[in-house]
Parts: sequence; structure tokens; C-alpha cells
Amino acid sequence: MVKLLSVAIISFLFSVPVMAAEEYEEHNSLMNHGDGHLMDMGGGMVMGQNADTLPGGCEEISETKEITVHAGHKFAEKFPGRMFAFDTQEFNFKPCTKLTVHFINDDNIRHQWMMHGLPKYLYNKGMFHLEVTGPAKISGTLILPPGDKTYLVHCDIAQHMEKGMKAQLKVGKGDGDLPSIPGVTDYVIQDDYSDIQPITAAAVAGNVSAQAPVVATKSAPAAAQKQKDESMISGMTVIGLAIGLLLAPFLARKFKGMSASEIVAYVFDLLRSAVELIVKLLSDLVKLAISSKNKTLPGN
Ligand SMILES: [Cu+2]
Repeated sequence: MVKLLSVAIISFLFSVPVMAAEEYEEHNSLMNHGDGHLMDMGGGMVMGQNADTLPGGCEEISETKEITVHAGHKFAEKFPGRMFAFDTQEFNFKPCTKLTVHFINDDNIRHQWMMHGLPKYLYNKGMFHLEVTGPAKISGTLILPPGDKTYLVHCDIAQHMEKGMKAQLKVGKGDGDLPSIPGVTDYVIQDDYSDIQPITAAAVAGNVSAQAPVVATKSAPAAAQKQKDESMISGMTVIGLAIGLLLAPFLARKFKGMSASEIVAYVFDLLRSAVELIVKLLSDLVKLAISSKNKTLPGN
């Protein structure tokens, strides 16, 4: 009996994390503020909710669809260099589809599923928008317009789209692809890891493990130092060239009719007198400094 009980307890304990993973706070009693704008006190928000008005050009609702989209840091792990992502980067629906989106935020921060470019007579600012601080779930419904068009879906929290939380939703055939959709289209601004191969959409889709990101070996300060050194060298080169060009006519006249060994001897002699002059100047300077230091002020 004890054995049976302990087995039951152990199996229950093991199932707790699994059950916990499936549980999200549901924001399903939102207050309707009109114009498809719904909110609750817990930070859940829906904008552009439209479950019954047909967009112009739609004879009827072509299909009724429901999707569940997750958002979170963990979904960006397969996209090198990205921090946030949806679990799906591309959606496709028939024109005039009535679409319900169940948006699940898996992170402990705020995320959005924001769709742009919708007709403004029906959707305020052309947006349909789900937003919630997670981990939590929020749902909203809209009716997609007719025609082939590609809509941007993103999270508008500062830097979340730039860091990967971006997708595209094609109605019908769509009208092209949007840039920088992780795993779908190439990034507009490619990170510069200099020595490693650029990460293309094809590489991410085809072979994630083989393309595992190699951490850039060159650290930024080292690179900056190198650049500084290079600029110093080029500065010295210019000065050297200028001196050479100025001295060349004078030296050419001087060396006329001299043999190679005579020239070398002359140059060394010149250098020796230059060094002597500099040493003399320096020692004079030091003497001057010492003598002025030892001077006593008048009246003391
Ligand atoms: Cu976000």
C-alpha cells in the first residue's frame, strides 16, 4: 500500500511541470471600449477586433480559422543573433477569412502580435493588435480583406521586431515578401561577424546545426586599436614622404659625383651631427631647468 502511494505521489510530482507548462493566465474577460478596442486591468489588450463587419469587396466570410501563436525568447534560439521571435514566421489565409488569433506570450515581459496595413475605414490606424504581459494568453478576431496582399506582423515593443519578433501574413497569394523575417527572408542589415559566413534564410532553414554561430574572435576594442595603429602608420608615411620630397633636390645636388661608400659615409656623418645637436640642446635644457629651480627669490 505504501509502495503504491509513493508511486502515485512520484508520478504526480513528475506531471506537475508538464501541467504547469500548459497553464497560462487567460485574459478572456476584457472590457469593451468600443471600436474594437478591448482591455482589462491585467494589461491585456485587443485593438481592431472585428468579428462581424465584412470588409468592402468581401461577399461573405470565405473561411473561419483559428490559430495559436506563441511569442518568446526561446523561439529565437534557432535564429543566430536574434533575441525574440514568434513560433511561426509566415501565415497564409484566403481573402475574407474570419480569423481568430490566440496569442500566447511565454516570456515574463510584454509582447504583441500586431498586424499592419489593414483598411483604415474598418480598422483604426490599419491595425489589428493583441498585447499582453506574460506568461499569458489573449485572443482576438478579425476579418481579413479581399485581394492578394502581404501584411506585416510584429511586436512593436522597442527593439523586439529588430531582434526577431517579426512575421508576414499573406492573404491570397500575397504581394511579395517582407525583408528580415527570421528564417524566411534575408536580413536587411546583416550583422558583421567578419570571418564567418553570412547567415542567410536558406542556411537557417536548411542546416541550423552546421551553421551554428561562431563567436566573433576579434573583440571590438582590439579592432579599434588596430584601426588606430593603421591610421598612425599612414600619418607617419605622409610625413616621411613630405620630408623625403623636400630633401631630395638638396641631397641630389650634394651627392653629385660621389661614390656609394662616400654617400653612406656622408649620411652617417650628417646623422651623427644631428644626434650631437639634439643631445646638446637637451642637456642645455636640463641645465637651464636645474639652475632656475635652485634660484632663490629676491628678498628671502
Ligand atoms: Cu515583444
